[in-house]
Amino acid sequence: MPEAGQYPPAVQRVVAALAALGVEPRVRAFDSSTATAADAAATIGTTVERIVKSLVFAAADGPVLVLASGVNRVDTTKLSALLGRPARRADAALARQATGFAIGGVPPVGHAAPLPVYVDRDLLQYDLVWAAAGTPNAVFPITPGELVRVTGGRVADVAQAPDKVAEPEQTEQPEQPDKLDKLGKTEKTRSA
Ligand code: 5CA
Repeated sequence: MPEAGQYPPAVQRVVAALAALGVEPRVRAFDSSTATAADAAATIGTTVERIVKSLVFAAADGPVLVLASGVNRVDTTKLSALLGRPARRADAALARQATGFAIGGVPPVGHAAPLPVYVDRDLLQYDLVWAAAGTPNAVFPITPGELVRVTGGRVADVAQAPDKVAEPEQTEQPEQPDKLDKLGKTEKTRSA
């Protein structure tokens, strides 16, 4: 593992923030990707449940950060109810503006400006979880209790119910356009 000074500036900001919050920064940088929860779990050798997704949402009076277990989708209806105002997923530009980090490396601490944090209660069942450390190939382990403490986060039920997540997509076949397309081609062939 490189010395702290060898980390890219984005990781150094996270290391500094963790140290200032009294957490020993145990950053692990990899050659392979930790950009998504699945990537991170595979690269670290842990389970997706233990990966902390740092997701930015836009609400009327500013962005909020949701720290969600890698297996969960955030239910924006639940989040909006918690906030008392509608929230929607931030796009990549807003996520970067709000946190100072690019998607794939957004950490739970060290942001450009403080923003309210909500912590998925499902994360609390694990002894250790892994969060992004500023870049798409750096992570750090932390106990859920410490994660809540250092982020000043509010523990909440923000996950979509599994039955909703598993809901099958519309599987309707685009038969009509296909048939029309084939007919069109046939007609063209015939008229040629
Ligand atoms: N490094 C890992 C966890 S250690 C990580 O950052 N995971 S993450 O889930 O917090 O960040 C990736 C997430 O960014 C994905 O869930 C994906 O849904 C989201 N994402 C990717 N592209 C965009 C985009 N253009 N706008 C908004 N969200 C995006």
